[in-house]
Amino acid sequence: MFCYQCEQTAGGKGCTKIGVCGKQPDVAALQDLLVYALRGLSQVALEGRKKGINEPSVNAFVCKALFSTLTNVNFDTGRIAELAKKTVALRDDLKGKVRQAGGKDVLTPQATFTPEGSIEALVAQGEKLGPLQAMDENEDIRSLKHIVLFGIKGVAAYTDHAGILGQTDDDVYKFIFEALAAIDRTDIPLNDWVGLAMKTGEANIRAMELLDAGNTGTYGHPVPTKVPLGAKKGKAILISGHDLKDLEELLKQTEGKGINVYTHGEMLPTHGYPLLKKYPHFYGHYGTAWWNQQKEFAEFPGAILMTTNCIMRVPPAYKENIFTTGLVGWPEVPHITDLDFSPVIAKALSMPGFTEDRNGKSVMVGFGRNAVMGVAGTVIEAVKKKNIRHFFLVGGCDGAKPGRNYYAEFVKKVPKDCVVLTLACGKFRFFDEDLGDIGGIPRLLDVGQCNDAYSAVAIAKALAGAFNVEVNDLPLSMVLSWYEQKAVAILLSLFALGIKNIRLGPSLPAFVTPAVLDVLVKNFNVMPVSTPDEDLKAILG
Ligand code: SF4
Ligand code: SF3
Repeated sequence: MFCYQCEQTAGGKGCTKIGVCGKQPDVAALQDLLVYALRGLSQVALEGRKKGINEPSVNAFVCKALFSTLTNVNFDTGRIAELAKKTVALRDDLKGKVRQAGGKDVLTPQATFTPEGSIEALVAQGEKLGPLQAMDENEDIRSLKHIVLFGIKGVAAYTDHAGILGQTDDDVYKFIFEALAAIDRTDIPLNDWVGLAMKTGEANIRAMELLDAGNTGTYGHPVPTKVPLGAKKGKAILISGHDLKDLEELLKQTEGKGINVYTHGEMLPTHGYPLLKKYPHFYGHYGTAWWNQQKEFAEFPGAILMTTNCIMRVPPAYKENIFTTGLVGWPEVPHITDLDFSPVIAKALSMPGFTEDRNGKSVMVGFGRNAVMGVAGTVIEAVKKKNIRHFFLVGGCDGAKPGRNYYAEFVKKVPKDCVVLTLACGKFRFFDEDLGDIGGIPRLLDVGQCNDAYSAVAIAKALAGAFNVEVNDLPLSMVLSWYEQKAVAILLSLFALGIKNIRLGPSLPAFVTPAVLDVLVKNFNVMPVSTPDEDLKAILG
């Protein structure tokens, strides 16, 4: 196997024996085969579009299939093999339609291969056909192809979430097909690949915008909300991931059953949504970073539901209590389809739950664009009066590496006259710090999930408008952490918006060559994080 799509890749180079994430070589080969098949399907879909054939079910499927190959999403060989076979079935069905409409027959290897029958044979096929790392002689083009592929995986994830809430845009689907089909082309020069990477960032802005419309349109705009980190006596369900629809359904189905629902990981910000927080049994938040889940889940006295990334190897300690839904998969863990959470509820009712109230700290969430802009006047006044000197956006994904202590240390060292905005799961390094406030404005503002980078950009644009400057000229610095492919998509979005001077860590992606990095440095002055003291000094002078 060879995989280097995430930040924790082995030795900073690539996982070759087994994934640091727990991905086995068979899963890696099947995921490679799935991506190969999706490239073929995309080529056919583009041919179909030339003849006016556009199948909504294919569009949605491609996003779900790609989402399944993201880090820490699906480790189930059976499900990935099924997705690869379905991709080919859809491809061949579409081919027939394209032919009938007088379109060209796509004869590339990706569009003509036949998948093997058994999982073992599919794995062998994936090992031969799948890997992308050998496909381009020019290492910089290869690097850019990977940047686009990993970015598109992030776009597909957000597009899938948005689609679940009824928000779609055909331009995004079309671009996903174009990007996937481009991977097998050899006639695209280096500069155009840079352009494709920027377009991936643009497509991701649209995907995050659709998801923002889906989330806020369905559940209202988040409002500042206090979330307890303790526990309430009673039966319990823990829900992790990013999918608000799953959470809503779980809340509806647990109503009146004496079960309290707790969030984990990226579900934390959902406590701020008016139409979710109205449920009295939607109690609080449990646990910290995703990579602490093996210890924390083992101690949770109720059922656990994983709706999206990040799932880790499931040890025996809680194997009987955990369920997956959506695109998440772990071998032998029961998978819920069609939003029917009755097995999760039955499991929670059979478990002890919390036998007494547990006091704990609390955190504030709900500082999305609507809430922050609602107090824009106070914020602008505070900046003008020099009560607020600088804003920092400290956001992104978390991971287990010790180098990530940088972010917690950084936030603690930010001077008292500065405000920290945060989003995504990297915040669990510092989310329960009490940073106080500046004239009633909290110094730590949780903007939301990773996709709420859309909201953070809207806040930055509004501030820039109020001060009549460009975003790059605001007293705002971005100190970002990346881990998986959604973060790649968000970084490309920030570049596409022309945002400069981003500090990125804890290490730079293994799939970026020195020459490609050079392009990013020259155009966007992106730089690696150093130490909190040095970076704060460089930013604040
Ligand atoms: Fe390695 Fe990351 Fe790929 Fe997992 S997802 S195999 S940790 S590079
Ligand atoms: Fe985290 Fe896994 Fe990326 Fe939504 S949940 S940000 S790492």
